[in-house]
Amino acid sequence: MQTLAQNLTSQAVDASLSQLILTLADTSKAISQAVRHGALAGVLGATEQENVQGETQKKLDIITNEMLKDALKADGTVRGLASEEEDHVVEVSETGQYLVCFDPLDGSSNIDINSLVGTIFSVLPAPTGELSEASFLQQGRAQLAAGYVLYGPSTMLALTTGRGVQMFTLNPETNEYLLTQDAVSISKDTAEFAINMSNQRFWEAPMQTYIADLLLGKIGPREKSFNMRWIAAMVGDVHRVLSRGGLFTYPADNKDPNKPFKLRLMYEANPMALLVEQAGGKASTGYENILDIQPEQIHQRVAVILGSANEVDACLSYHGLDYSQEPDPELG
Ligand code: AFP
Repeated sequence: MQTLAQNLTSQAVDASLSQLILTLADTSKAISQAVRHGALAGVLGATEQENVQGETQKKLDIITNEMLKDALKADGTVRGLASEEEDHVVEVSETGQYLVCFDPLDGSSNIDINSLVGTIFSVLPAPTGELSEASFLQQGRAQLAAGYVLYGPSTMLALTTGRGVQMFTLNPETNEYLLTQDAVSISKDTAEFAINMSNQRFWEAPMQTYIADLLLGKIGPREKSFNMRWIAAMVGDVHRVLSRGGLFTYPADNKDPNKPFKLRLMYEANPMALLVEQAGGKASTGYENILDIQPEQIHQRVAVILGSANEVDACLSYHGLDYSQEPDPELG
């Protein structure tokens, strides 16, 4: 089995990008250790602090954020970074080629119940000139690499550098990531969806009707039964979609009119959308492809509908968009 470093070489990934990916992977090994020790390392529980999102920070949110910041500052290839846990972008060096956006511990509300959590990262090219928040506001299609680490029964790294999606599993004996899937492919159809049903009364009408039709099963317009899952950690739900297909959505809702969306574009939706598209799936807000969004703010939030291509199309048809007739790219 190839190690991560061997796979990056065999994929002819640029040497400096490979170095950055290996730095992120090495840091995830240390995060995995901290997560696995849980209460024994005194890393559970919340702090008195709130992040820019207005969320109470867990101890591990802060610990993992510092671990990633320290590693990226020492890497030498990074110009700047943006984190869910940082109010503003952070300048790292004047010469680095890359910008890194990350959610150091996605699903941190799962930490204290020993459920799935992960790290999500997105690598963008660093533009020339002064670094500011505007330097980061690039469309998702500009990403040079994207991935996540899922701290589950096994620690797994999902990665794309634009050459499809590869999955690596951390060998606990050698502490090496080994290639366990070299060409992840999402099934076009599915009978499984993931959504937080408790928000149902707050969704827009198209999503209410779409989900209601899924729940009608064989007697409804879909004429088949669907299963539902909800992990409350995007990394876990997206990993399931990459592993066995499915539709994951966190749609717009009017529960808090000041915050109609939940998931963050730069370090949740964009990296996950690139992974899903590279694995043959689709990722939309319900009205536009996520990777085409022109970001306006580093912590901006968006609606997300992603997964099996035909099921995303079905959901979009309820939103008045009929992608099923999309011109075949092969025909030019
Ligand atoms: P936390 O990191 O605050 O736990 O949020 C995780 C998340 O951003 C995303 O990973 C989940 O899909 C979503 O929130 C879960 O949201 P609900 O708690 O509303 O189900």
